[in-house]
Amino acid sequence: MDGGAHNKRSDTAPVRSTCPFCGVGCGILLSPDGQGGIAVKGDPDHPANRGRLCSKGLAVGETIGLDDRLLAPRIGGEDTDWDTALDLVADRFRETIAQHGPDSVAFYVSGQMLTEDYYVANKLMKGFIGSGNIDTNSRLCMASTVAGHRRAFGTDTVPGTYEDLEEADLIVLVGSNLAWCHPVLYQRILAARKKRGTKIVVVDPRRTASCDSADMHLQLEPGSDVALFNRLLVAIYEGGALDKGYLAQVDGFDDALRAAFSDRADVTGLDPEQIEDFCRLWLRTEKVVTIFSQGVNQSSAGADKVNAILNCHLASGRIGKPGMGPFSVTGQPNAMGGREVGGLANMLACHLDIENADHRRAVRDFWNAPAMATRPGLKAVDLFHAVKDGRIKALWIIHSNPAVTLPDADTIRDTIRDCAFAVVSDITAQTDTARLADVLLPATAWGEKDGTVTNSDRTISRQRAVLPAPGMARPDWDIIADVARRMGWRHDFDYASPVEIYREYAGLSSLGGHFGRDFDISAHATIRDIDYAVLDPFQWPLTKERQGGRFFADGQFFTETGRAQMLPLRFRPPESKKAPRYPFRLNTGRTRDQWHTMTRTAKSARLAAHLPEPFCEIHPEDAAQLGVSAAGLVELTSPQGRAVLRALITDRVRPGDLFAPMHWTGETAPSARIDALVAPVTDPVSGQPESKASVCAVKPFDAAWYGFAVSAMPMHPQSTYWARSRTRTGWRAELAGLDTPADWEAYARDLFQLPDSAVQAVNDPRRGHHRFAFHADDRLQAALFIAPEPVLAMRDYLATLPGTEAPDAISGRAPADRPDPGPVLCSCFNVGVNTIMTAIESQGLVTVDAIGAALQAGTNCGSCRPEIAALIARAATPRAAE
Ligand SMILES: Nc1nc2c(c(=O)[nH]1)N[C@H]1C(S)=C(S)[C@@H](COP(=O)(O)OP(=O)(O)OC[C@H]3O[C@@H](n4cnc5c(=O)[nH]c(N)nc54)[C@H](O)[C@@H]3O)O[C@H]1N2
Ligand SMILES: Nc1nc2c(c(=O)[nH]1)N[C@H]1C(S)=C(S)[C@@H](COP(=O)(O)OP(=O)(O)OC[C@H]3O[C@@H](n4cnc5c(=O)[nH]c(N)nc54)[C@H](O)[C@@H]3O)O[C@H]1N2
Ligand code: SF4
Ligand SMILES: [Mo]
Repeated sequence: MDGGAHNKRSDTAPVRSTCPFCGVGCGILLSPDGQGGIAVKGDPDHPANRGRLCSKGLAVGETIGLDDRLLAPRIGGEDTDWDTALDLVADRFRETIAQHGPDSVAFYVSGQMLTEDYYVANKLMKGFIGSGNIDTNSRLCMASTVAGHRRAFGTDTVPGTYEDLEEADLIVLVGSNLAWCHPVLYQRILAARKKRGTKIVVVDPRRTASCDSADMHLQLEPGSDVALFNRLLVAIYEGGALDKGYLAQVDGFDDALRAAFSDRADVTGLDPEQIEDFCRLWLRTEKVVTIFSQGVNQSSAGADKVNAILNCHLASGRIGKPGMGPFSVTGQPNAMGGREVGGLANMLACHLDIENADHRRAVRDFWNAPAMATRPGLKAVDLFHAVKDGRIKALWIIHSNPAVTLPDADTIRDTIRDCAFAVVSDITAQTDTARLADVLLPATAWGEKDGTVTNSDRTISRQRAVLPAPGMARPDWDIIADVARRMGWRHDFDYASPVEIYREYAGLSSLGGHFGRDFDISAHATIRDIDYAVLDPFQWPLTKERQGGRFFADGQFFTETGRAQMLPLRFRPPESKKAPRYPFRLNTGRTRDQWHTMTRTAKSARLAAHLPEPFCEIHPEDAAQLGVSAAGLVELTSPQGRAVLRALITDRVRPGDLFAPMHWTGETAPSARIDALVAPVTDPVSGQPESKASVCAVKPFDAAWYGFAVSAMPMHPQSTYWARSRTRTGWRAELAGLDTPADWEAYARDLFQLPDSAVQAVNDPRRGHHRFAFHADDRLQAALFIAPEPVLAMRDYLATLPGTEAPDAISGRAPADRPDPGPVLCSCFNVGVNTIMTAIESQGLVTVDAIGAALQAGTNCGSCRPEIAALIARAATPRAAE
C-alpha cells in the first residue's frame, strides 16, 4: 500500500510529488515539518523541471493552511455525518434518474482532479447512470485543442516532448503567455537560447511578459490567428518549404491551400512587412515549435485556429521530429489526464469514441456496465443551460468554481442556486460556488491525497500524500465511489485505494491499443501496490512494445486511412460584434502569481504581493478620451453584466482592447468577477467558450470616496468596490464607495470589527480626508486612509506595519530612512519595484544578472526575470530619447 510506504519513510527523506498548479507538471520534493507545514524543493530528477520551480510552486507550502478548510459534510449549511450526506446524494440522484431518466442528472468536474478521481466519476456517469452528462472545466480550456487534434490526427495526441522546446531554433508562442503561465518551460527555453540562440516570436493582441524576451511580437487583431497561419501556409507553398514526401501521409492539402489563398491576411491588422518577416523566419528555420494555449483555444474559431497551426506543420513535415512540431501546452495539472480518461462529455475513455458502437461495447464489457451512455452528453455551457431550464435536476460539481469561471457567471450563479439539487465537493466552503450548494462535501486537498496526473508532454507522475486528512475530509475518488455503491453498484465501485483504480484503468487502456489508438498504458494493468507507491514519472504510451517518445515523424496517424487530415479554413471574426453601445473588446486571462479563483494562492502573502488588486488594462488614448485617470476605477458593462476594476493605463493593449484577469471572486473583490461580462458563445466544433473576445463598454467609475486599509485581522468591507488580499502581517484592502458614510470612525470600527480599541484620528472633512490608526498593547492593529480621490499612501510600506509599534502609521508615509519598496516583483526574496528601480538608477545596473547580484531578485525561481528586464528597458528609454 502506498500509505504504508509513507509510514516507512524516514523523517529526513523528502517525498516526491507533483506541483498542484499548472500543466508543466513539475516534480516537487516535500518535507513535512510535523506541524502541518511542508518545506518544498524542485525535484532534480523530474524530467519536466529538473529541479526548477516557479513562484507558485515554491509558495505551495503557504497555500495549504487549514484556516478556511471545509472539515465536515454539510446539508443546507449545517454540519452532518458522511452517511447522512451521501445517502441523501445517492437517493436524490437515484430518484431523479428513476423519474426523469439518466439525462436529468449531470456531473461537472475538473482538470485538477487526479486521474483516479476522474476515472471513477466517468465510469459512474457513462457506464452505470448511463448518460454522457459529465463534462469538465477542460471544456473551457483544452476542448478546441482536443477537437483540432482529432480532426487532424484522428486522436487527441500531443506529438512532441519538452525536449523539443530546447532543441528548437524558433519558438512561436500563439496566444500563450508562457512566461507567466508555464514559467518553468519558459525558463527552459531561455536557458536553451543562451546556447543555441533560439528565436522567440509571440503572437498575441497584448504585449505580455512573454514579449519582454521575444525577437518579434505580432500584435494581431483579436481572433485573427487563422488568417495569419493561412498566410504562412501560402508562404510555405510559395517559398518551397513543402515536404512533398511527408505530404504522401496527409490528405486535404489542395483544399487547405486553396482556402488559404482565398483568405485575407489584412484582417490581422498587422503590417504586411512584419507578416512577411515572420514567414521568412519560419521558412528558413527548420526546427520550429509552435506553442499554443488559450489565445487559440478560447475562441469561437478555436478548433480552426488549432488546425490552421497544424496545417502548417503537416505541410512542411515539421512534426514529431526533434525540435519540431505543434505543441499545445495544457493548463491544469491533470488537464491531459482528464482527456485520456474520458472526462469530456463527447469522449469515452482511453481516447475511445462514444459515437463508435464497437468502442462502447468493448468498454461496456470491460466495466460490466448495466447502462452504457449511447451518445455524447452536454458540453459545459449547454449543460448549465439545461440546469437552468430544468432539464437537469441534480448536479454534482467537483473541484471547480463555475459560478466564477464560466461565461455569463452571474447567470450561472443563479442557475446553481436555483437547481433542484446541487452538490459541491470542495476543500473550502468559502467559494462563490460552494456557497450555493444544497450538499457540500469536504475533499482532501493536494498534499493529503494519492494518485496520478499527466502533464503537457504525456508524462504521468505520482502525487503523494504527506499530510493527514483534516477533519472528516475524504479523497474525491472515495466520495464518488461511495455514492456509486449507495446507488446500488456495490461491487463495481468497491475500491479501497487509488492503486486499485489505476490498475483497472491501465487494463482498460489495452482497448486503446486493441482499436489502434495511441493511449495505452496497459503495461501497468497488473502493477503491484509497491511499484505504484514508488512509481517514477514516465511518458505514455507504455506497452510491451513501446515507451514514450514522439508521434507522427513518419506519419502513422490514427485516422481510418492512417493519413493526417489538413483542413480548408477561413478566418471568422469573434462571435460578439462590436457596436456603438459596446465599442471595446474584452480580453481576459491570468497573472503570474495567482491560480484561477485564488482559493489556494490567495492564502500566500508572497503570491498576493505581486498584483494585489483586480485591474483593467486600457490604452492611453482610450483612457484620455474617456477621462479615465491613472489609478482611478473603471466600470465595464456588457450585455451580460457589469464590473468595477482599477484602471491600468498601458500601451500593452491595443486601442479598443481591454484586458482583465480572471482571478477575482465574491470572496476577494465582488465587483471584479470578470466572467459576469463574458458572453456565453462557443466554438461550434469544440463547444469551448470564447472567453477572450467579448464586447463591452467602459467608463470612469466616479466614486465619492476612496480608501486604503491594512489590518492584522480579516476585514469585512462594505462598499461598492472593495478588493482584499493577504500580506505578511495580515490583510490589505482597497475600497471605494458611492455613498459617503456619516461617521467615518464608526465605518472604520465596523470594517475592522474593533469596537473598543484606542484610535488615533486625523479628520479634514472639508477636503474629505480621514485617517485612523488603531492600536492595542502598543501594536498597530489596523489603519484606514480615506480621500475623495484615489488614496496616496505608501501601500507596500504600510502593509508591513500591523503587529508592530508603528507610532507614525497614521501619517501614511514611510520615514526617510525606510523607503517604500513598491509592489513586490520578486516574490522569492520580497524585492519591490521601487527597490529595483533605485538600484538600476543609482548603481547603473543594466542586466538582470547584475540586479540579481545586487539584490538577489530573480535569482531563485526566475519567474520575475522578464519583468526585471522590462524595468531595465523602461529605465533606459528616457535616457535613449534624450
Ligand atoms: N500564473 C498562472 N498560471 C497558470 C494558470 C493560472 O491561473 N495562473 N492557469 C493554468 C491554466 S488552467 C491554463 S489553461 C493556462 C493558460 O495559459 P495561457 O493561455 O498562456 O494564459 P492566458 O492568460 O489565459 O491567455 C494567453 C494569452 O492569450 C492572448 N489572446 C487573447 N486573444 C487572443 C487571440 O485572439 N489570439 C492570440 N494569438 N492570442 C490571444 C491573451 O492576450 C493572453 O496573453 O495557464 C496555466 N497556468
Ligand atoms: N474569463 C475567463 N474565464 C475563464 C478562463 C479565462 O481565461 N478567462 N479560463 C478558463 C480555464 S482555462 C479554466 S482551466 C477554468 C478554471 O476554473 P475553475 O476550475 O472553476 O477554477 P479553480 O479556482 O481552479 O476551481 C477549483 C476549485 O476546486 C477546489 N479544490 C481545490 N482542491 C480540491 C480538491 O482536491 N478536491 C476538490 N473537490 N476541490 C478542490 C478549489 O477550492 C476551487 O474552488 O477557468 C476558465 N474560465
Ligand atoms: S511551472 Fe510553476 S506552477 Fe507550473 S508545475 Fe512548475 S512549479 Fe508548478
Ligand atoms: Mo485551463
